[in-house]
Amino acid sequence: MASVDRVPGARYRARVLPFLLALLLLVVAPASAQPTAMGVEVLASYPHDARAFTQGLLLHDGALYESTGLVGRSSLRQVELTTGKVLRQKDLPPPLFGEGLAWTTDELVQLTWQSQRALRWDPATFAARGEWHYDGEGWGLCFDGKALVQSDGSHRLYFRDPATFALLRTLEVTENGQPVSRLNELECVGDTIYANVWLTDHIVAIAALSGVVRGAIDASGLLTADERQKIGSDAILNGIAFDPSNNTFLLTGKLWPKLFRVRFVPR
Ligand SMILES: [Ca+2]
Repeated sequence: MASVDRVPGARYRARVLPFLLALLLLVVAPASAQPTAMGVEVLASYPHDARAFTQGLLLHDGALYESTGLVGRSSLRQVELTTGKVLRQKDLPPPLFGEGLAWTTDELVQLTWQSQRALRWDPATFAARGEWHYDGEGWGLCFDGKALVQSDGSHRLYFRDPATFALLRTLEVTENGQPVSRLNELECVGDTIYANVWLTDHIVAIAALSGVVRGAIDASGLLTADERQKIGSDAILNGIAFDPSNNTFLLTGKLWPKLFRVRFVPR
């Protein structure tokens, strides 16, 4: 059953103005400045498959897609947002461990953690379209309209040709001049790349050209202490999807029983 959406009905300005303000703060901050401290405002929560070890999350034309990990439990899924029901699922055979997921111009691309295989899927049928090889580990993935952006758990992001997966450029991510390591799940929004930082409830908003962190988002407190305790140490935030229809973000995590619709707000 769908949970209650607390977004007020037709209050367009109330929804959009905080987003624009947050965006403005990100854009005007000089390179040397500290990132803007931000928090999350929860607008709604929805059920999420608590067996899904979420590694990638994206929304395309209102449809939610998810990549899950763990060997033997990895999959590509289309999920009904408001119910968490899995509408379609393609399982990845061992030893594959699903990771980041992105929608390029006409296909879904899914990373694998240590198998060095980027799997290409037909979005309409989930039929395999082949794959690319890459060196190193696969963590997060997003598509910025021109290039695929990949993380590997370091402080670097790798921009790749969506037609060949060839490496185009590498970007070093810094906050206050220091490298930000453990970049994980990604979401490309305009010229900003959002990344959640592995093992934390921290999301960084990265300027895609410079690699400078403009916004530091504290997303802690989405799950209750009880919910976290039930899941254990794997209960980390790992899933960011942008909804361009109302400028909100969808957040979830590994084995989380809920998925949240939030807005990033200055604090
Ligand atoms: Ca994402």
